[in-house]
Amino acid sequence: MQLNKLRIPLFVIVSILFGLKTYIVYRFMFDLSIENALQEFILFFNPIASAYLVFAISVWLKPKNQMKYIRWTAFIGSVVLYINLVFYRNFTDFITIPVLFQGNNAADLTSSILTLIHVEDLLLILDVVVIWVLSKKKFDLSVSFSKSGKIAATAVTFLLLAGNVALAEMERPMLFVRAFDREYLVKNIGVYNYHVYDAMMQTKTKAQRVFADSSEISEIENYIQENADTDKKSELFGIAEDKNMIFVSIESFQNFLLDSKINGEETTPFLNDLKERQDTIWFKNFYHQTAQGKTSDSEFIVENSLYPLGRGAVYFTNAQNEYNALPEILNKHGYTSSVFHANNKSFWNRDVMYENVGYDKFYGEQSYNVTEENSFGWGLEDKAFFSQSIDELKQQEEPFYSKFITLTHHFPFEIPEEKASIDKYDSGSETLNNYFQTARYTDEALKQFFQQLKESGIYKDSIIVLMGDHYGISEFHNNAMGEFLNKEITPYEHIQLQRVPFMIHIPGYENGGIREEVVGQIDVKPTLLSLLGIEAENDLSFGVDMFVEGSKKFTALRDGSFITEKYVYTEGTCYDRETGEPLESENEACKPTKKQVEKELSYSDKIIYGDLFRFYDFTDEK
Ligand code: GP9
Ligand code: MN
Repeated sequence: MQLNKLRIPLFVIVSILFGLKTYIVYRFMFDLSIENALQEFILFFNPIASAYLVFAISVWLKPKNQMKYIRWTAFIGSVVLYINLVFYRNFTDFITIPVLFQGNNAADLTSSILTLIHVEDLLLILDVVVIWVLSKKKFDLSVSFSKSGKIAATAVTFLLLAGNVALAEMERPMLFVRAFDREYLVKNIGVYNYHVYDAMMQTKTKAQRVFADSSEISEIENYIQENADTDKKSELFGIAEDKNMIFVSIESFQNFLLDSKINGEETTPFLNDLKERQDTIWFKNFYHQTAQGKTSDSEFIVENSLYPLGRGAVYFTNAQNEYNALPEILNKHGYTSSVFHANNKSFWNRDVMYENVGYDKFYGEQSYNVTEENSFGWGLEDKAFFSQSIDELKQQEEPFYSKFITLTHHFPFEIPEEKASIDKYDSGSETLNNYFQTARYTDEALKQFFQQLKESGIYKDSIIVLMGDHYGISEFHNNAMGEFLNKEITPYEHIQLQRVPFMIHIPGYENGGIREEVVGQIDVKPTLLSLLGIEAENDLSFGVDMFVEGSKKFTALRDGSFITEKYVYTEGTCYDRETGEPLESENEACKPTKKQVEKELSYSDKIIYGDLFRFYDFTDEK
């Protein structure tokens, strides 16, 4: 037998066969988007590397056991792959451990199982049959390496693994820390390593939860009560009672875009006009407070009035926690709630988190008609997104709370020339140069959305809240930013650049205007509840109603920086908020707040890591 003469060890043949099979399944049976040659290469490389990782373990076993190990591993590996494929066909997502225990998912799957199994799936078993045959004694493809041979075979495992991780890190920096999207993880490290990663995340989260105890929540409750002006109600309490609330999260939108001009053209004519109107209240000192979870962090803060985590995205790490989120509270008060966002439903684990926090409906990518003509950048363009959403919005039972998340104005802010209506900026940063064109596009999309809301009759019974989710221009572009703003981007300026739009538009209202208070995303939940006339007395939140005068002591960012009425504190320095001058001698001024900020951030972390809300009764009258 030829093979026998060559004596290629079975674990090598199997790694190639099984790896290739997995690649073919990734490439042609899953619907993974491949955007460039590097991604294509990683997709090809990672299944072979992970197959080798598992099959090379066999060199440490006795020849007879090697065959058994290889056979059964190939079989089980194929089953895992196949279950993921069937699950993916139904949910466009990969299995996570918590999802396995979600009854409704399993039920969904069994009801549609026949439509999820295809004839070509038989191909998945082909390599297993070949491997099964080759593992027979007569081919004698087992190895009995010396100790150094075994070590060498194992060393190759680590080389391949390191190569895979390095390529993945190149393709998607901080992939593991940001725990981006399951699709990204699978594309970069493969479905098997992804499961290992998922299991590790799960263990860590579970351990922190296990060691938490109920006394911790009482301490936090006391802290919140001591620091809140719970009795005070704002003048605007109930102004939007029974109205629909339309919340628009505007991608990567920073305040410096407002009133900016490129070659004499306003970047955001619609928002510029809106923020000055009497039916709009604009908080010009509103800060985003997001960390690595970006958009999902902004959603988390708004929904829960808790801080995001310093590492990773809560939407991934603690999606199964007990929360008392905005949609849940609104649902209890007769609202229907929905989210419109034309991206893959599993991005940021939204499908799981949204269900947990009580959204009734999530319109993801599949609810939209996405064509080549109506999409660029990250997907469906904002104008088409709003146009296509209107019909569904009309179907919502009133009163409703609907969140829209835009997508076009996302890094790298590229737009086809014919769709851009202003010039690019001209600086050393391509990112900043592009930033204005997509911002203008989104400004136009918002204008069109307002128009469509009016035409559909929804407008008059609604209030519309616009909020920037997080920064779009990172510190990396400080030189170009400095040029644009005509000032040096000091740490103080960097903090000031974290201001994003926050506008509350109330049709028919006449007392609007510009508000100077220093506020942040953490204050959105109590503010919106108050506008809707809902008293969530037992809610535990770190935010305040923005309209209750004097209630806000500080706005803390996730890295411990903070802004008060008088000071901006960051990187160990206290600055005068008005002048931006560092207060060397007066550094003491920031100290008490610094302590409180640290305490508050750690309390928020404790709630999340310990899943402490499971010990708290939000419904009880206290
Ligand atoms: C993806 C969109 C962008 O669905 O919300 O996410 P980001 O990269 O900004 O966090
Ligand atoms: Mn975003």
